Amino acid sequence: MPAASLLPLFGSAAGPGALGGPAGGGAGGAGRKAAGPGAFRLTEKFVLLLVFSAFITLCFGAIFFLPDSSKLLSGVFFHSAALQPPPPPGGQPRAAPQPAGSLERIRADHERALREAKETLQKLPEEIRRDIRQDKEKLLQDARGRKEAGAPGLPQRPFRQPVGAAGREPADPAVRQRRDKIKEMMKHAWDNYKRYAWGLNELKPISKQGHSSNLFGNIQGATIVDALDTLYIMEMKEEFKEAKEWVEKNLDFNVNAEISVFEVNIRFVGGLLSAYYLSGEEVFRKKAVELGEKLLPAFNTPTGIPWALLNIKSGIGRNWPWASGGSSILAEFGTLHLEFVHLSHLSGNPVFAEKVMNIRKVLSRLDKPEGLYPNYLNPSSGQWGQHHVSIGGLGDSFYEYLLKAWLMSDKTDEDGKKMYYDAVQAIETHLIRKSSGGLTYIAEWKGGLLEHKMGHLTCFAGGMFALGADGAPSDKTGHHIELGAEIAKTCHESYDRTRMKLGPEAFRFDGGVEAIATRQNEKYYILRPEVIETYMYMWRLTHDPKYREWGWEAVEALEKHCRVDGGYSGIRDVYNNHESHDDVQQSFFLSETLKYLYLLFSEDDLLPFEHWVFNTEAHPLPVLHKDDGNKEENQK
Ligand code: DMJ
Repeated sequence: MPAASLLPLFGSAAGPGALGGPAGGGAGGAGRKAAGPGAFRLTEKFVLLLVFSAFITLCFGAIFFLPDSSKLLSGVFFHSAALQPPPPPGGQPRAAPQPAGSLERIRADHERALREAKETLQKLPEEIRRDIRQDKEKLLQDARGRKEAGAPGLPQRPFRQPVGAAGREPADPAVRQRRDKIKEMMKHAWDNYKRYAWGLNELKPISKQGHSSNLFGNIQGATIVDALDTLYIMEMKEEFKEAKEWVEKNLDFNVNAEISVFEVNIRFVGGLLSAYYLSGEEVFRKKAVELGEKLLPAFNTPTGIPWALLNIKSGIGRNWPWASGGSSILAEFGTLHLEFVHLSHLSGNPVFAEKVMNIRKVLSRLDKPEGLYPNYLNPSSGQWGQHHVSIGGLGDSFYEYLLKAWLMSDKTDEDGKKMYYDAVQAIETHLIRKSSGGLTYIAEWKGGLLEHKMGHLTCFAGGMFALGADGAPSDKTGHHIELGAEIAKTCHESYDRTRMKLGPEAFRFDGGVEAIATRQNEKYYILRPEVIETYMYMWRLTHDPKYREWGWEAVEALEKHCRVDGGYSGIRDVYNNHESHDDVQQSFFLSETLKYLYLLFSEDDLLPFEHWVFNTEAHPLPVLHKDDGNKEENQK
């Protein structure tokens, strides 16, 4: 009964005669008192009963109408777990009771929704319109991603192109002209590969047919995948499109093949990842993750240090038969980190990052002779094999990846950083020497004895030292740049002291020579990139014009001695008067040598170092910036 409808009863029963009032007041009241309870008439009793029951009803009503009464009730009278959700509409069966955690979540969701609604109400109309536009775009992108991905296991991922996927034209016309020349070289290499070896791994430019390397088992298309990002940054759009179509239709990992885990990772996984980050084409993400999954059985060893070789159909792994005591190779298992962190980032599957973080753990627990990392590690015992240390073949990119893992993590990977700078310290103390002619070189260490030889591969270290200068202890920054410059100079000398102005595979600093190959089997040049790679880093970090000049000398030598009708070929002896071609156009010539040359003659805004790191095959991978919510990937 509404409270208002009780009033007339008070009115009639408590008329002037009944309740008295000031007018007839106190006297009337006093009179009822004097009469005593027993003196109530029946109507008065009835009215009192009505008033009392109205009061009780009001009190109960108040409990139900108070705000958030469910909280009150659940706290006072009921246990919250006894609350049941209302039956779902449309006669659907009732959902099972929600556990307390879900209720908490639902409540939190409601509270968040309320908060957001309040915030929205405080926004300006223009801000609200912008938010709606952004939400719409994201939905559209998700839908597009779902359609193209076709990969059931892959989470949707809106694509945001990292900064610097394209750059300005070089301002200086002479530089522009040189850069155009390098693009023309790429076209010559690509067109011939396409003409004579399309879909196969590499090209034999003299015999004009395909070349197969057993590093990739029978996975095909190494040149296509390795070249994708170079085609993209050189804006060779038609070629990029045909390469992408080949990947879509033909790149197949369901093959019975024994492959090199390292080579397939740096060229195929790295190439696909870069192609995805540059172009946003889902097919590259899907293929990269698919291939990454195929590589996972390589880690099935007692320590988790992966095998060098893996049959990607059976999942059976083994090591190179020549490697010391059945060991895995430092530069191979130590050169998976960047790609595997990105595989976790793109797939949402932490397993990839976990595998490479475990390698780190195994390595950091081991004693290092003189602080150095031997090239061989047994994956079963977890013990070092032969104590051979090299910053060239078998060791090189392990050190490179420590530094780049730290840079790629937006400088949050402190373990990678410490391992890198500690290793550089040991390398300086035990391996770096100066020749009597004043050339700085990095020797190899065999059980405590130095071999005064430096490989072409070791020349990448000039760029690495310079790239790492910024993070070195403050008193060492200049020193690391200087070290980079000295290595660049030595490697340039190794080119300059040949007849063809192209560097040998290895050069020595003993027996009265400096920066010269003395053994016949070290005089070849197979279109390798490392020296040009160091010029590119040194140019970016110092802008000393000599690095562009040295790069241009290499272009002229390549054109003169390596360019043939059917593409580009390696040379058997760079000290000879006449070219003897090895008849292989390596896939890294397109992915690395030509890319680094192109970047050397580009402005710094193309693939800037603050936003990209290059994997060891020159495939650019974006820095996982902490501001973009990548903290977890960086710390797995
Ligand atoms: C490339 O495949 C990579 O740079 C690797 O790290 C070492 N060798 C070749 C190029 O020389």
